[in-house]
Amino acid sequence: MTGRIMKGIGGFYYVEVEGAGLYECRAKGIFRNKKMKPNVGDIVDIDVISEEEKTGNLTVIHKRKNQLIRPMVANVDQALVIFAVHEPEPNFQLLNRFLIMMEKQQIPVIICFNKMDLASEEEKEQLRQDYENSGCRVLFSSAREGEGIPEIRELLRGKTTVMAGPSGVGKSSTLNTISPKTQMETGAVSEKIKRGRHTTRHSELIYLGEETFLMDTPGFSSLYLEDIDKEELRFYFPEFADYENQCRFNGCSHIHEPGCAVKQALEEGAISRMRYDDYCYLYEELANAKKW
Ligand SMILES: Nc1nc2c(ncn2[C@@H]2O[C@H](COP(=O)(O)OP(=O)(O)OP(=O)(O)O)[C@@H](O)[C@H]2O)c(=O)[nH]1
Ligand SMILES: [Mg+2]
Ligand SMILES: [Zn+2]
Repeated sequence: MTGRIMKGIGGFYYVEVEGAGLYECRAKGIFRNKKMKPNVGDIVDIDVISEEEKTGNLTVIHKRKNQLIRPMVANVDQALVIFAVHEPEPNFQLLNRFLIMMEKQQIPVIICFNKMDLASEEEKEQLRQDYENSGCRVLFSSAREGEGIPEIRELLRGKTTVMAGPSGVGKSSTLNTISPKTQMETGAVSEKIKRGRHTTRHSELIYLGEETFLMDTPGFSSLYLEDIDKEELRFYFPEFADYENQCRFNGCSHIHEPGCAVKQALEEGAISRMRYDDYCYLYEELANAKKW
């Protein structure tokens, strides 16, 4: 039988087979030998051990459309990255790193700023401006008040979407609001440090009907730019693309060179200062990493 891995906990993989139900499966030794770890989202073949107890063995992992490292999931069509407008305060560099990794893997991203009930109009406007040319769709929501939820539901339809973002921003709450019958555990943001406490510990794929899957994942607090060369970093900032050919020098890094069209656009306010500053910071980081 063929199904999809919905979650993996302690060596067990829970495989949903359409029309037959959920099977608790073990991965056989062959995967370990091949150094291939089954991922949430994988399409797999299973041998049923007991139809009564709903147990089985994973036998084959079907070829993946794609595989993310952080979070470690397979076969996604898009990412819904959730940050809170406040509580916890957004770490924009973390968001920018995430966008770079997704851009590199060519996974479309929807940025959702949740907890809009805690934000002023000015704050929302600033966020919109900073990310409007980032190549991502930008949304605002309040899982608490149900605002923005119909729009999210519409964007998810018929796709497999991975939800990602720091702890405490409201990923599980958003899922619960979208699908009231699945009640994922949620946790209050710690009063003292205004940070989440990692309530969700395992990635889990939820079937919302009509070929729509949404993946809840544990929050992350840091992200290392992997396998990226400083010379390619600029290509992962889509707002630079329009200016790329107008710089005086071919291969302009948009940092020190004279006659740089990106810096010109920055001065004119067409490119976000925050995004540009992060680009420079990350460029430096990649340049230093190479020396080791
Ligand atoms: N004010 C406000 N609070 C919210 C909103 N959405 C979620 N919360 C609260 O934020 C806290 C964290 O929500 P979770 O859904 O557990 O966050 P999470 O992103 O799943 O966190 P992890 O599982 O740790 O990664 C809970 O106390 C929620 O009630 C919102 O739109 N507005
Ligand atoms: Mg959660
Ligand atoms: Zn330039």
